Amino acid sequence: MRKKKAIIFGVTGQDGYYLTELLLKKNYLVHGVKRRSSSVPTLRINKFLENNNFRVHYGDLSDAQSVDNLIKLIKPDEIYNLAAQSHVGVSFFVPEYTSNVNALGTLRILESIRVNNKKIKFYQAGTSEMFGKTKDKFQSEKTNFNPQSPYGAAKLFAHIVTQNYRDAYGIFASNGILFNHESPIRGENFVTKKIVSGLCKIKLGLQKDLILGNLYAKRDWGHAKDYVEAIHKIVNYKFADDFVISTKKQYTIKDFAEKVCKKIDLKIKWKGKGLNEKAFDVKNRCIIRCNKIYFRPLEVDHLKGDYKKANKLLKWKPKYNLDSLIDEMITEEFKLIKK
Ligand code: NAP
Ligand code: G4F
Repeated sequence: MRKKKAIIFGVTGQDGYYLTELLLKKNYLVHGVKRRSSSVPTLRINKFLENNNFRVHYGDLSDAQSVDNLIKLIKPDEIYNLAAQSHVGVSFFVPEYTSNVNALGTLRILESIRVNNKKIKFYQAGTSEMFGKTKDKFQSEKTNFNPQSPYGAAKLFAHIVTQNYRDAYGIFASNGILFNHESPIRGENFVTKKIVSGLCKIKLGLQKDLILGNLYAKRDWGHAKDYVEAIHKIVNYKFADDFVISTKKQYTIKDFAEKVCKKIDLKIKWKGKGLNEKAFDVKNRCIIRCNKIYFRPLEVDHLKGDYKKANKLLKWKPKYNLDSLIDEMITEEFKLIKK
């Protein structure tokens, strides 16, 4: 039987790694797209380079011709758009660039699909950041969008234009609305990885302290490995549609840090309030403190997703919970430090 061909834009990222692993297991021919500037993150995909079913191509979502050339050359069955300037805080500093890649980049892929082959199935990596400031206790596919950052706004454009191409041209174009998902290979400047990495190094005496921003934002954190399974199910569902993928649980950044401390046996005591809130160890050394440079001009205070639709139609539910996710992140972090 002919192998299915998939293009992954954003193959060097966290989700690109886990999705490549999953699709290769499912006997796909995987074509990953990386940028000229992808260097350190490329390490993530090094383990696939000798696999005959894996190819890497240069391309960039800010370059329409490169996107179109790849789609013409590879003739894929499925396209996964995981590529993005994915840091919310950074999007306030580079809003135009973020919009070019995250919003127009998606449009560039869709236009190429429309012109070259409307049968190609398309997945758009949407985000809970599109809900932004919301009063809904749980966010679902029915919740109104109200993004609070250039990142969220650009992703909302991509979400809507994906629906437009589905409705206007009959393209199988689906949106995932994924809540935060993490793993041992999460980018260093996202809060979970920063906390695990910082506290493990503090535990080993390799770092003095950990400096964070807002400790009271609430997030719904899952494991990337679970979430790429959902992504594949979305693309292989009988209809193109939009799906929330989440865990239905919510914790603050402070809860996350406390859990990590407990698991690595780092006893802490919090003192102070606001920007002066600090955590001290048993020797009264300050090991966690806050700095306003890590606060954003606008914050998304709380996110908690209801994945009922994905559970019912895709038969998907998360296998990891926050404890098993943190356990794996800690174990891998200590291995990495020892290396
Ligand atoms: P990530 O680790 O930051 O990976 C982003 C990927 O996009 C990297 O491979 C990066 O390549 C690539 N990229 C950036 N700019 C590009 C451009 N101009 N052209 C082509 N590729 C470009 O993000 P992730 O956590 O895997 O997330 C995957 C996708 O899901 C992103 O679109 C993100 O916005 C979205 N999302 C993530 C979460 C989450 O919690 N992880 C939740 C909801 C939605 P380089 O290696 O060259 O930088
Ligand atoms: O880990 P974060 O940077 O993730 P954020 O902003 O929620 O975005 C992630 O999840 C989205 C899905 O909801 C994705 F679409 C997006 O691509 C990305 O993967 O920050 C989480 C929270 C924020 O409230 C932030 O203000 O942690 C707070 N925070 C506190 N101290 C910090 C820090 N965030 C970062 N990055 N660094 C800190 O020192």
